[in-house]
Amino acid sequence: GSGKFFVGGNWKCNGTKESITKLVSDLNAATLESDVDVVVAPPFIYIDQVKSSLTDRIEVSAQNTWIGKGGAFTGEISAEQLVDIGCQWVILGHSERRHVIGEDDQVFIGKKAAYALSQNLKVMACIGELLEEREAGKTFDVCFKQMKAFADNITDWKNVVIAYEPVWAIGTGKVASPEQAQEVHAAVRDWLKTNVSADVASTVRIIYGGSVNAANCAELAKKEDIDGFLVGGASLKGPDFATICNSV
Ligand code: G2H
Repeated sequence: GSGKFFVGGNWKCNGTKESITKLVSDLNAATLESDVDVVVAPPFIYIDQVKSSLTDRIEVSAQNTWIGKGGAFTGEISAEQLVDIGCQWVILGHSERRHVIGEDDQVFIGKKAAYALSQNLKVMACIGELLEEREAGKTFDVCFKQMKAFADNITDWKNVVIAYEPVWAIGTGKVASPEQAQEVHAAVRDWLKTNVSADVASTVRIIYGGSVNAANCAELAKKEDIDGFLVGGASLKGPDFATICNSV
């Protein structure tokens, strides 16, 4: 693997003030290994609550951001605003934004990455194929095309973590096998070597997401090119999330 193990918790559109108070207190009470970076991504409206109650040991991420500077963009949240409230990260290109909301590589995702990085937000850059794309043998093509949209917009990769999340494994309980995940992670690292640089290929962290839980994380974590996880459902339970963080 590359760099320090990294585990992100993507809370998606879940939680209430009350449930988040409980989750934060469970996370504050958890014992986390020192050699893992831990980040949680609450819905925008709870970021402030989480920032003011969560231990600094765990960093905080948004799940999306506007493509540029704030202004007359009704309903959007800018990178400047996220930085202003102490948010350190943003998840970009998540499959739910690509496939449910319709964000695309060219218009949105690449530009968002460039702007977020320019404002000193760190980025979890998500890629991943649909089931029909995998079945058609297009997994690498799809992932490389999504990687290119990021690479065309990123000059410095030190604040970027890549998350490989096969869409067929997201929220379905059908986790990718360690071999399936490893195969794509290695291919993405190889793509980076050819298309960006050998240095970026060997240092950037590539994390896996899609139905990761406390029971399947240890096997996945053993694979050479799996540098951590992006966790959805299981990140809503503090003790399970801590177990996944400690699978380093
Ligand atoms: C993939 C993942 C978190 P889950 O979306 O980003 O969700 O772990 O619920 O499959």
